[in-house]
Amino acid sequence: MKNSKNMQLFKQAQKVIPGGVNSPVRAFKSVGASPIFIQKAKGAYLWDEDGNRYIDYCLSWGPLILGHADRRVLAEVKKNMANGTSYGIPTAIETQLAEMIVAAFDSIDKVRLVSSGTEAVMTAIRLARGATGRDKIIKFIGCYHGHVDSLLVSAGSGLMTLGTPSSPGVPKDFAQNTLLAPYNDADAVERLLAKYAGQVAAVIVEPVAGNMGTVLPEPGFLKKLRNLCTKNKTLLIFDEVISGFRLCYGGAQTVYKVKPDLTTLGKIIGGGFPIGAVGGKAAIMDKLSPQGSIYQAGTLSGNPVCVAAGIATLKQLRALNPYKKLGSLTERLCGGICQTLAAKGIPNTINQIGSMFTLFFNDAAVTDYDTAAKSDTKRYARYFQHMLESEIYLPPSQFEANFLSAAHTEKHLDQTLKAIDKWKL
Ligand code: KE4
Repeated sequence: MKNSKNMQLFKQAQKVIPGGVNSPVRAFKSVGASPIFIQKAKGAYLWDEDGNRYIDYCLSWGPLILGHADRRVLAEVKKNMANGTSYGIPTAIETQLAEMIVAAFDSIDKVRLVSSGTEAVMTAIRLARGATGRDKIIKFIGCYHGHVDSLLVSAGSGLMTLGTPSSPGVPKDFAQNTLLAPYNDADAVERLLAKYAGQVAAVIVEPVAGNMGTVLPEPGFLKKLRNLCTKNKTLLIFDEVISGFRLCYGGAQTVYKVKPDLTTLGKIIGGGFPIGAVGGKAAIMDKLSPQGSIYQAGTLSGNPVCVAAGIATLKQLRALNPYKKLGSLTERLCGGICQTLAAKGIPNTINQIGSMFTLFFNDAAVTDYDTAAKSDTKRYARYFQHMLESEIYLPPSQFEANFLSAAHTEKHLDQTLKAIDKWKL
């Protein structure tokens, strides 16, 4: 694999961009490699600036469920761009995307579109605090909800990857309103709600966690959170930025049959363009300005080009309904990975649901941050580098989720399993 252009571009980038990247986890720091720079992508493939082609299991961290540069999405984007790119004035297609999201989620009557998952979560937190008049938020250790100040405490994703679970620069009084519980530990939440009775505005959870690697909710966990929140008049927020339209058309809340009070979305609903959304019952959502007094705003909120990409993506998902096929392909891949590594005597455990999964180099079940953190990250780094050399692009972190798209086929899986079989540890 040639790497000279990538190395030169990384050197150049580091002169003018902190760490040479616009999002930390892209820097390949935890996998001991120099990042590749992408020239183009199509379907399941990426090409870097040195002309190397890769099968992509990161898919821009989740959005590209149809695969890269889907021709139907591009056609809609081109058509809309020809009419202009942004107005800062309402457009009919923003209503169309909102209607599609409302139709997909029973728990959602109204939606506010924003420009990132972080903005969606920030808005949901402010909405919950404003609606309840309470300040405290309960989050789960290892869950990541974007770089919202008050939630950068014991967070996953890039923070876990870089071993800095909390970030400097967050004022102490922000963090003191953030209460922590281990993922899958509803009893810990019950104790916090009792200790801080009447003070907790919301419990926010990734209903299927993707940011300590993929970690599934244990039976009854989400239902118990629902009951505890109802009893304490605390709002339940499902952060479905990853799981929304990924696990099925109605996200994790449809799979697990638990209705949150607020849902945050992102990634897939933008089809690869910058987007986020917060949705919920009208009684709560109508407290957002200008209907209510809880403020949220954004120059490019509901941008028509991003919205057109999102509508095209959701239309394809509704028409193709690829979820069953995505799930069985992913199950086949995970089964093959497990067998291949077991035959090499390599301890491994895979958490998988639908078309998202994580291979942990860990001989125990991974059910929360503590068990995930026991994974062998050095072995993951060696695995990542071997797969990159074998033209397979994986998330550059043990603590992220892998994804398949509708463009992945058995051929891609066969190539991937062959590469793992050739791994000399
Ligand atoms: P963005 O602001 O990155 O669009 O969304 C933040 C966010 C919110 N909630 C969940 C559950 C998320 O996973 C994310 C962002 N995901 C990470 C990857 N795990 C983005 C990748 C990155 O930070 O570069």
